[in-house]
Amino acid sequence: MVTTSKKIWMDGVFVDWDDASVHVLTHSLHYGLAAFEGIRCYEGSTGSAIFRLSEHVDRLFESAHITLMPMPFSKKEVIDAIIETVRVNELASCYIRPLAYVGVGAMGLYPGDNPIRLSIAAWPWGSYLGEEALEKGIRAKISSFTRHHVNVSMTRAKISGYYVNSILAKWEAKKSGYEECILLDPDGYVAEGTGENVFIVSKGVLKTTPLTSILDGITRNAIIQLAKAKHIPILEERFTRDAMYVADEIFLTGTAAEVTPVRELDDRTIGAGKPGPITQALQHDFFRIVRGEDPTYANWLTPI
Ligand code: PPE
Repeated sequence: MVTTSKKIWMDGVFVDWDDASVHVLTHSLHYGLAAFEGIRCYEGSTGSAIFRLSEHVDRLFESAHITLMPMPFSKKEVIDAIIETVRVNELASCYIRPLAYVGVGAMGLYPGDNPIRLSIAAWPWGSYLGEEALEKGIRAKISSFTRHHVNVSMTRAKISGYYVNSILAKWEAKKSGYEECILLDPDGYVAEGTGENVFIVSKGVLKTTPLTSILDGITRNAIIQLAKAKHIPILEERFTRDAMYVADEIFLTGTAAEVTPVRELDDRTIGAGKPGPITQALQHDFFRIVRGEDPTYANWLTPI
């Protein structure tokens, strides 16, 4: 169950959590066209701060642009509303979920003049894949589902409907006894997790999938920058599932999943079966940054 908070921002006003409802003929509910973001606010030694807020808002606007949804608010208004949502809910750390969706109007596949509505919710959300996941790593499988083809779903956009594919894949993985799965792209190369990007370490080189059929993850981008700063060689190139089996380390990145090591894939132990040194070093750097302990990356944080 989601941990509730007090207020949800809807189209410019705060409403009580329990009253944040929409009409059942809301277009997005029927056809899945809605753009969303997942953002985290962390409590640090000097207070709370939102991680890479402007990048998330930029991506929300890009998602809306790609899918022809005219945003009813400016970027500045959305940024201010997100900060205000965290403040009014008095949350020291939380997950923030802006959602731009197509409201009531025409039904059918030409939403033409339907209003675009925007909501922003924030609630406490702990570790995404379980308490031990961050520390010990998870068991994952390769999904029987394929990730989106570039000309079926434009994955630069973070669109609600795309997540039916993720839900089915996640369901299969959980029912098979795994914590998460990794989906391959239509050509058979590794794409991403249901809600995470994928990294592997092979012989000291960090690799992540190129931006074709995956979401342009903001955590992925942060990890690439941190690896460069640490002089860890990093390549954005395609790799196969067997390259993952023989990798020394695997980890997943995402706002919800943060930096989660993978200790086993398809029942093959990865490396030593525990988080490897590069994963641990990058995870350590990541958590220092989000908690405001590394002044080099202070510009990634928006204080509350
Ligand atoms: N790929 C997918 C498919 C994805 O959904 C996410 C985020 C990422 C990669 C990583 O992106 P970023 O958060 O910018 O590093 N998934 C969001 C939704 C998870 C959910 O269960 O809901 C998230 O992590 O917030």
